[in-house]
Amino acid sequence: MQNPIIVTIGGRGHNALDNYLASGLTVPVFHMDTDKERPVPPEVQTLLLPESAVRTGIPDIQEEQDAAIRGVLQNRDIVFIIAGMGGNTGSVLAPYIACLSKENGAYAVAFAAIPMRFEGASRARKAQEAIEKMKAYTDAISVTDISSCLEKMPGDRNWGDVLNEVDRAIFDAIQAAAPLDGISMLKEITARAEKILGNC
Ligand SMILES: Nc1nc2c(ncn2[C@@H]2O[C@H](COP(=O)(O)OP(=O)(O)OP(=O)(O)O)[C@@H](O)[C@H]2O)c(=O)[nH]1
Ligand SMILES: [Mg+2]
Repeated sequence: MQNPIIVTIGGRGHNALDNYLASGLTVPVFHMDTDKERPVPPEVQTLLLPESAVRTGIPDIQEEQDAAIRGVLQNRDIVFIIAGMGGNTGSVLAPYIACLSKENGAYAVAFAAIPMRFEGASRARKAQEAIEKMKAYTDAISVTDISSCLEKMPGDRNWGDVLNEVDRAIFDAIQAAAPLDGISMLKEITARAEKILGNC
């Protein structure tokens, strides 16, 4: 692949962004959020949207901001999307980014976290709907269930430890897959995503 990008979205995306910055990965990153309260380091290309852009479940994005998103995705041949499903921002923007990526003829690969069990049924349902939407637009999707990871991983880990480990596995997968072409890239990502899930 010649021109990959990682798009991190919302609260889950922000956690992944922190781990990305610590990882030394050279694939460029673009962060999108609606949360004004969470600062992003100035060197990270970021788009802050108003909450109204994701409130109804359908993206409602001003023309200028939409043009900025399309500009970032232009000429990419692979787009890696990292987001949590079940809230508003990730559930709405992750499928939108995947859809735009496919429109551009890029591969879209998503790493989607689903809510932890204690977060309740309605959030889980909303997450599932978003995952189904994503499936229509992605070439590969890895769904991470942190509750299940927490139960199955050995040792005395808290959910923050698990998330950090999942992020490390995601960035290793991206590092390994990004230089490959087409089908080999998807095979590598799928194998590594299965390995991530195999631990969970
Ligand atoms: N905040 C956060 N959520 C995570 C993380 N990993 C998994 N999740 C799950 O992701 C789901 C969505 O949460 P967020 O990413 O915070 O939501 P958001 O996309 O920012 O959406 P809104 O804030 O509702 O607009 C939650 O239900 C969490 O269980 C993580 O590292 N941080
Ligand atoms: Mg949020």
